[in-house]
Amino acid sequence: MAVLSILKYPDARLHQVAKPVAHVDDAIRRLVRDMAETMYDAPGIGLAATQVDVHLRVIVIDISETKDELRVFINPQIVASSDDRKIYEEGCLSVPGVYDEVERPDRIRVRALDENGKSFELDADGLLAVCLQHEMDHLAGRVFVQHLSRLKQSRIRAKMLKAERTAA
Ligand code: GNR
Ligand code: NI
Repeated sequence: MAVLSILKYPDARLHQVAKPVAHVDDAIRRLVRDMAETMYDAPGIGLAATQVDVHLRVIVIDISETKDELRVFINPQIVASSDDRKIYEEGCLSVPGVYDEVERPDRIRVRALDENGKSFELDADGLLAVCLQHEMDHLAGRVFVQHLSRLKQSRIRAKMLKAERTAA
């Protein structure tokens, strides 16, 4: 197991589009374990492979209080989403210290493969629906700040670059 390093916005690699996993094999299961360790270490409630510079459609999520309910989504697809939308204050491990409101469908149905390559479907609402959509955005090369105004994006970009400089 290993804690992987997380790409920080603005990094062009966060905008790469992830490719589907062809076979769920031991290498993918190792990636899933390392991503879970990285998510728990951060700590965060979700992580997309894109954030650790692996451009494959793999997501881990654990929204439980007790941090013992790992959910794995390989090649996830949204098969239905509600017309109802909801605003939630989001944050991202790739944009540390920035939280802002994003509006998304309130409920979604997702189809994915589990770590054994078996297909499943899941109805998600609340925080799980928010997190799944946030992670699927990462796989599409989108960071949550791209849902905000251009002005906010440029302020966030400047703040992140400044933080990077002072950290170096
Ligand atoms: O840890 C995380 N918290 C969070 C809070 C509100 C909405 C989305 C998230 S996901 C985030 C971890 C992360 O950056 N995943 O990509
Ligand atoms: Ni994120």
